[in-house]
Amino acid sequence: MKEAIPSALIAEQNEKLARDLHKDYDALGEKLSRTGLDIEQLTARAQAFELAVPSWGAGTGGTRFARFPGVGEPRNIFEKVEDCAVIHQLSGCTPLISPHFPWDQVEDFSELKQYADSYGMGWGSVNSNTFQDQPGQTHSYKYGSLSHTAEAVREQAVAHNLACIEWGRQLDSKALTVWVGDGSNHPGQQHFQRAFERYLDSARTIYSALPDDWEMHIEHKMFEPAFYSTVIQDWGSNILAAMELGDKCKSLVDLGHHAPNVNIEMIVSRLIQFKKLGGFHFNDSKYGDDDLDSGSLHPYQQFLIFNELVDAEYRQQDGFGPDYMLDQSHNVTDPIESLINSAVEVQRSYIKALVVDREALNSYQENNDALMASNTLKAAFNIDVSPILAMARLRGKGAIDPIAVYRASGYRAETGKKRPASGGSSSGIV
Ligand code: PSV
Ligand code: MN
Ligand code: MN
Repeated sequence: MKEAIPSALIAEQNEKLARDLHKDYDALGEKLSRTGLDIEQLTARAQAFELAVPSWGAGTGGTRFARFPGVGEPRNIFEKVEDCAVIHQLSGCTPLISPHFPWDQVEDFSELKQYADSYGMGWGSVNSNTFQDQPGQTHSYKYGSLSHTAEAVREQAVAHNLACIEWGRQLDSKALTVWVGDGSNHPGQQHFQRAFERYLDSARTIYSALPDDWEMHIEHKMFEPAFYSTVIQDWGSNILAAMELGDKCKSLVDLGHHAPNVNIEMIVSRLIQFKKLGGFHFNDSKYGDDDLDSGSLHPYQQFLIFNELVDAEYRQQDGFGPDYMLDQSHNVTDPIESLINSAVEVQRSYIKALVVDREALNSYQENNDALMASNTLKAAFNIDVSPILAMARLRGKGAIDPIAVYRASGYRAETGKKRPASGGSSSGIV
């Protein structure tokens, strides 16, 4: 197996921190055992936790105003694989890459798959892109794609999604994620019902091409680039479309795609209840789709979402098994560092949610003891599970302190030499 970061360096750096980690781990284990929790079981769950990294997240994102490229950004999907392998090696919890086509240009998929295999990396959901025009494209998506008024445009958008399925099949991916920017910018511009009908017609053709063991994930978003209405505006339109299309079509929740203060954890609960939760795009935001690092602003909200997810696991809810993925845009940080941090923050929410005393919570809920129910959640949230996460990484040959090892490795400076700087697009393709 190829090593993105020399394992000897990781071991050497871990050595310095291992003694203190063991002490902290034992102390936390002692504390948790007082409430009947076995730290070893939690560590095993942390080790089993898997998150996909977006291929486009490996480059500096930028906004619609500017992009300030970083040093040594990946210039192609192979270099993105290398960066994703660094993230996984150090964090131990991101073994999957989620590609975005045609941002990721691939000539030979078996070569790409072999390359990722050589780093021990697999492939998550495949993302289609019909929200931009590509050079040489016959029809423009200016007025929409899957829901466009013109049949020829819809056919072109459907054909691209079918191609994505085929490419994903070659990578052994198991899901297609569809987000469209379709919608309108002016009241009256679009007939809401007809646009939704056209979207559903196109989506049906895509759905019928899914391999048996695949799922189709539809992502809702309330605005941008359509600022008045979007065709898949919210989880309501999303679940309606998913129900209309069939069992293999599920909704994907991107945390940044809701109005501020929306109760996302309740949306998650509803989707779980109706077997329609396909997956997540984790990120954080202050205003809307800011694509900030996961857990950087609202760690409690992220914890409450995981509280619903762990509750579904605990109740062994039928049809439950969402895909977890990051979807962020890094403007001022090294994307590798942001993705490592974010992966750890998402994993942290998961482990904290596992600490919740579910029997006590249930009893407080049944007895309408609002204060104690809330305190039960807060008690779990307030526990610092860092030693569990660090121990999971240590046992998985990752880094106790991933950012410190990454910085000590000089990886970014090396890529700066190997990958000369160039201009850039917002997709992280330079
Ligand atoms: C749209 O805002 C989105 O969240 C979708 O997931 C896209 O595929 C992704 O961002 C691209 O940046
Ligand atoms: Mn997204
Ligand atoms: Mn988004």
